[in-house]
Amino acid sequence: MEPENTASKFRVRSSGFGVRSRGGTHRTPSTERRTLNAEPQSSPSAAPRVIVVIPTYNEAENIRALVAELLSLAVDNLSVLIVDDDSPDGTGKVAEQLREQYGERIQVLHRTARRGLGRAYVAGFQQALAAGADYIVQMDADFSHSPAYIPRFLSQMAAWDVVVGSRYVPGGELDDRWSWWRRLLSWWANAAYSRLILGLQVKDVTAGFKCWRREVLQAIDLSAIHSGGYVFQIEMAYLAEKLGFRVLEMPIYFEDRRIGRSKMSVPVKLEAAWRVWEIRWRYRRLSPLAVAAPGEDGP
Ligand SMILES: Nc1nc2c(ncn2[C@@H]2O[C@H](COP(=O)(O)OP(=O)(O)OP(=O)(O)O)[C@@H](O)[C@H]2O)c(=O)[nH]1
Ligand SMILES: [Mg+2]
Repeated sequence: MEPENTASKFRVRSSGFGVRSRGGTHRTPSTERRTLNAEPQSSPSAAPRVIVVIPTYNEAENIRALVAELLSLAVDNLSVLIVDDDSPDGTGKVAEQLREQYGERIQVLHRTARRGLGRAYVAGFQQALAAGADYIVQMDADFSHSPAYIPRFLSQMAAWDVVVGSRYVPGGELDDRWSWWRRLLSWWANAAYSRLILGLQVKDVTAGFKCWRREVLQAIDLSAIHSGGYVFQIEMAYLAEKLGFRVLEMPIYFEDRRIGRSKMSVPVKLEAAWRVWEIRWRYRRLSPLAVAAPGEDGP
């Protein structure tokens, strides 16, 4: 872990840390609670800097419309970082055209080969932090995650460290077209398997639509994240909870991808299944950060 630059931003409280879902707040009474100063890192007068990180692999047909929707949101100081793994369908070229069209509101990180969603996010988060983002949103490129939720997520960031767009809290929903079998598999992967093994309180463990406060990503040692594929989402959810950050789940309607093909494959699912155990073992000694700034008490 690298708690760099975090000490002065944390306050330790004795009221227990909680993972709140819309259905209520779960607390761990004897554990210290970590809260972060709400002030963004950009200058006090400026709106917080929001960077939306989107990993892409063969999303040429989606990315243009998605970027247009994102940039038309009523959110000041929002920009988009596309992390493309040299997509054969030319997504990288479309991303470059978007950069020319929209200027500095679009950044593009071109990677030379397909190395999985997790690696793309690590590189994207690192670049977003280096660019001074106060809040980092992560989302898929295929419209499963509606940009319309982003202002709602951001409205909660003064009080929470991570907001999760959740399919599994009251009000959250899966696409009507999902078969009962697909629903069952998703429920099993989330509610049963991963949550039980890792003892997580968050209900949508594999959620890929999240908003992070920059200090959370700084507290997590991103360079040590091993997950290549989708298990990245589980690893990050686990680290945020284990470190004692305040996680809010907000319900979303999860729509099936509109255009293009899923990159979910059997090897990716198998990686997730075994890596859940590896995550549990690897972080077994990790405990909530307890870095109190001298002379500070709770808010
Ligand atoms: N850069 C990069 N992006 C990836 C990679 N694999 C997947 N993605 C992107 O990650 C996001 C999620 O991938 P999807 O194929 O939609 O997977 P999913 O949403 O879990 O599965 P579906 O529900 O079937 O769509 C999309 O924006 C993909 O383009 C990868 O190896 N590299
Ligand atoms: Mg998808």
